[in-house]
Amino acid sequence: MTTLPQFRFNEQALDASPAALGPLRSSTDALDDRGELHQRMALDGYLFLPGLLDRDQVQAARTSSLERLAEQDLFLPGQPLDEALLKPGVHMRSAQSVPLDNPPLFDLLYGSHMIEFYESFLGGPVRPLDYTWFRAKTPTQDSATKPHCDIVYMGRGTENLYTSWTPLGDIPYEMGGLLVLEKSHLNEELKRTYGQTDVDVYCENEGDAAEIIGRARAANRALTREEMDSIRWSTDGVYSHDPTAVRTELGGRWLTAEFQMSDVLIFSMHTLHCSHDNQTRHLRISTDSRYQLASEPIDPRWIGDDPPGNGIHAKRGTIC
Ligand SMILES: O=C(O)CCC(=O)C(=O)O
Repeated sequence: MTTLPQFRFNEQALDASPAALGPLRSSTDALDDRGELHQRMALDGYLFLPGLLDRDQVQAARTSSLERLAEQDLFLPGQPLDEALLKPGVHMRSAQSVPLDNPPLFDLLYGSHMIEFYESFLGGPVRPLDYTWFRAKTPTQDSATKPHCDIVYMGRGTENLYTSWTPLGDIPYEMGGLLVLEKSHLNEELKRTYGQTDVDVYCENEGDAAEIIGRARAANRALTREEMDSIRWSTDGVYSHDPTAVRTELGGRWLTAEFQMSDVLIFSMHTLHCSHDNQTRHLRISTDSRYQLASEPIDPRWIGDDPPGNGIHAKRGTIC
């Protein structure tokens, strides 16, 4: 990394000194060496695979996704769709309707290149989770994703589960992108504490939590914001709201790259990550999708035609 723009996280400057920020190591050279890929995943907690996907296929998925987003009236009229040039004032972090009934995106994420990679890496038939997270990041306050590990969201199946973060467009530094905290997956204390939490677990012996959940479940409805706030949860999901404080506490650098269409960043359930601000007027789009061996236990929240996700039926009580 030579000349870097000022990285920001929710409008706060991030330290871009070499001690604080570094490049992701590419593992394209090891694609044919499963043993080496496993060693790198064990050592680094991620595999950065520039060019793993077919660029034309990514372009097709980008176009079909932008077409769906354009229906939401986000973009400046009269501009090429591919520019994804935002109208002033649009605020967005995700767009979960975009992956639904979107064959080019489905083919990209669950078709040959990605699945062949995972079959080789995991050594057997692969089962992706059925839920696709679609990120759509505008240059507005509170759009960047806060530091977290995926285990707290999808830890009810095997831990031998991996996230693919797939940019649907070229992402220069100014547009933000994913940051991985170096060696965070090896932090045993983090794994024993935050890593044991589950975003859908609540303290059933505190206040009216059990009654509130019971009522909502009986009515088959989501919790209201007020109900959510009145319950003590195992975690709110994020590890911290401040990537600088996280680095000071846990050590390591934030690692990133200027991502290109066709790159994939794969990481483990215990790898701490976040994203940084999109500082352009163009929408940044990407997906996160997840893969495991078909033979291993799977988190029921994320499978099926209409996965229940973090809905009312996923909530579990515990004695705190
Ligand atoms: O794209 C982002 O901002 C966050 C992605 C993420 O958190 C993930 O892939 O687990």
